[in-house]
Amino acid sequence: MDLDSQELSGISSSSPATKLQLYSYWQSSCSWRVRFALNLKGLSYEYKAVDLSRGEQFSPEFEHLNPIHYVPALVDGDLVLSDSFAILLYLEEKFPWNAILPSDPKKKAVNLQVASIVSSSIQPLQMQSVLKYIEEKLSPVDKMSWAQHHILKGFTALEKLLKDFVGKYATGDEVYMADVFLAPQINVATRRFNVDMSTFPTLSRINEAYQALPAFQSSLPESQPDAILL
Ligand SMILES: N[C@@H](CCC(=O)N[C@@H](CS)C(=O)NCC(=O)O)C(=O)O
Repeated sequence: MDLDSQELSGISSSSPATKLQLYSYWQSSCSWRVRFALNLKGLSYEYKAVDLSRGEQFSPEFEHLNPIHYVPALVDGDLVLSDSFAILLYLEEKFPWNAILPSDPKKKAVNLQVASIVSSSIQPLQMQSVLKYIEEKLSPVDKMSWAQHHILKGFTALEKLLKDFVGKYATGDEVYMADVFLAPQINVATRRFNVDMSTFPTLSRINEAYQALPAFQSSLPESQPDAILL
């Protein structure tokens, strides 16, 4: 594990009593969600790089933090939390400003639904270890079409679901948890899996809006200390 860590600060940085540490990989969409949320809340944190391309998630040091060997993991004092969904709910409770969940029960439920679709029904099917398995058992072409199939299926559902709620962002004119999950997922779909977004006008439009947000810009993979830019 790369123990060279770096201080990263959000847009209007705030200082919790203990410094938050985020174990992250620049290209991980799950880590990206947490980086985006930390930035939205203006929380500064220490970036701890875990190089998934070199298998650092299997190191004994990281296994101690997350026995299932996935990033992200967040350390807040003596609390170690893994799984981006749990991390985001924790951040929302502990640092309630710039809320990522709306108070309106219906809007809140839709945000949780979108987050769950991305984190349960799309991302796990396109994750590194699953694609590696498919590539080994079948072929690189099958790997790509597998990922595209599951992303398209999820996006088709999300495009329909959001129609009744969408504004400038997924569920209105404020950035909420649905956006925190959607922004990295849409960007990974287009950048890594060449997904054609032309049949998803709503997702495409909100994705345009994300690009202008400073909190999103500083969460981009290429803005991270462990980014490898060719
Ligand atoms: N449900 C977990 C999933 C975490 C996850 O899948 N992380 C990926 C990166 S986005 C990972 O660490 N993959 C390593 C691997 O596949 O070996 C979360 O939301 O944090």
